[in-house]
Amino acid sequence: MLQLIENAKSNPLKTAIVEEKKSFSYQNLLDRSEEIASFLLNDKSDLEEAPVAFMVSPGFEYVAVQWAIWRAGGIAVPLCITYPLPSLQYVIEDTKASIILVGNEYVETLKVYQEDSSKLFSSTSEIFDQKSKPLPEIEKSRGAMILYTSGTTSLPKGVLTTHSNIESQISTLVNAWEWSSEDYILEILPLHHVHGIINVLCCALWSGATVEFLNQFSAKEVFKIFLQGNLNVFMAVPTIYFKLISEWEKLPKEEQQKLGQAMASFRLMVSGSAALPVSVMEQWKEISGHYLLERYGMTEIGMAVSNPYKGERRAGYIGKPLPGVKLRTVDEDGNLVKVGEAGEIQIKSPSVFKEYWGKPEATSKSFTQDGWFKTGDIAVFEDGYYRILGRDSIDIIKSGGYKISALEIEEVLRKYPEIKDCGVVGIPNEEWGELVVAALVVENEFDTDLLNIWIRERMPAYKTPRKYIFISDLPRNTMGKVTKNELKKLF
Ligand code: MCA
Ligand code: AMP
Repeated sequence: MLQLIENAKSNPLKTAIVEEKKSFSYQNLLDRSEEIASFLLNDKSDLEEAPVAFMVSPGFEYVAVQWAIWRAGGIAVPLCITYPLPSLQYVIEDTKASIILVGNEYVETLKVYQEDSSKLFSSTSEIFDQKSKPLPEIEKSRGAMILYTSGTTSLPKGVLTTHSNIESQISTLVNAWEWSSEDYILEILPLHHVHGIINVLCCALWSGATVEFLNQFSAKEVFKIFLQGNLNVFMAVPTIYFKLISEWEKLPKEEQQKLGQAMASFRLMVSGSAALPVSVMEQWKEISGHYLLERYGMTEIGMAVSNPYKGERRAGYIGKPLPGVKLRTVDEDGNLVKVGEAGEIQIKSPSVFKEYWGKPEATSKSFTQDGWFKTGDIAVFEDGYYRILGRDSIDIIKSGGYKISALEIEEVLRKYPEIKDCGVVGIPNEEWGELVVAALVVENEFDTDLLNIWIRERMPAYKTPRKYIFISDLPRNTMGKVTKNELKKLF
């Protein structure tokens, strides 16, 4: 029994989704997801954990497809709608998804799969008047979702979570942040990551609340929706709060006041996915009256640490472990560190993922022998709260809330004919957290505009370097390894 689906049945007429002024009830979601599930099953009685890749715009149809995959017994593999083809192909090939569902607007992008007889490829608009089929019983220990995350390897890894992991990730937050069916939240985050999928979408729908979708983030549009007065919960990454503050500063006094009044009726505003600068937290308090609730999580573990819903929200700190989460901080030898000392965060909880898809070695390397997941994040415990100090790997960059692997970008850049060598690093930036920048070793005259066009066809905008410098050689240590800290100084 999938709890999310059962909960929906208890309040069928309530509005679940608002999208471009159209409203959809929980019953609409149940009906549409059943129709799509019946289509997916075809002549089978259960998809038996087959990965189903889907590229659908945020909104009612996205949720219906996600629920349909779960109800038919498949594993949901959401594709990022702004990825260029090679990034999409990587996910489809890596999961070996044999079923691909797309919104009509993405048929053209993925047309290479249309003629592939080994795959079932369909536009969701072709799924209608489907005869209902009995849907299988789903054991919670079965795989539910694969999300791709960048790490210390050059290629992203698929993180497999089970239904039981997902239910634990959702119910932990629903309880800690006191979600209810009275809530109304805006969804502006991408729907191929935990923040948008679990914290916003699934928590809201689990609780019988309403989710309004805004397809493309724009500070102006977000404020317009704030002013309509329906929202009472908002969640975003620090970059979004930064952009909202910049927009607010441009507004006339009168509009600022109206917005202030609209925001006063919110019950909760959350920031996460990257460190929230204290300055952003303070400015946001000034304009909205709210202390942002900062929390810490990861694709592999869901949310693990949070400032309290009721109680002190401390700027610069991620808070305390959420109920059900066991957390320890250890030194390089795996020994527990003392209060006030820096150590790696390690986690045990029912929310922790099952495995990296098809990568047993990477999975076992990411856990200690006694089952603690090694996050790679370094933190210190001070006066009852944890504070993040950084990461153990310089090759992981956080920009706009996205986790980006420097090695992955280097690998792509090295394929460019005129680039002999390169080094990618993240440099601090107020708006984006970090900016991706690259040092290039080239032989001849070099046109970065041409490189930018080439690179955009191979990776999403948020991963592309924002600045290039040209050097004759990369700084290296005596072992010949590029010294990234030295490289950073060059920017
Ligand atoms: C986009 N641009 C950037 C970046 N991204 N520039 C510098 N650094 C970047 N990282 C540029 C684009 O190239 C473009 O410029 C311009 O900004 C607008 O691009 P667009 O894609 O439209 O950007 P946006 O819509 O303004 O995006 C900003 C954003 C977005 C809304 C903050 O980055 C975003 O949705 N971030 C959230 C990511 C997220 O959900 N992460 C959660 C994963 P030009 O036109 O010149 O090319 S972490 C997670 O799930 C864990 C579990 C957790 O803890 O939450
Ligand atoms: P992802 O793999 O995209 O799920 O990103 C997870 C990573 O985001 C974590 O390992 C942290 O490095 C970072 N992160 C998430 N929340 C916070 C936060 N509140 N403060 C600092 N870093 C964060």
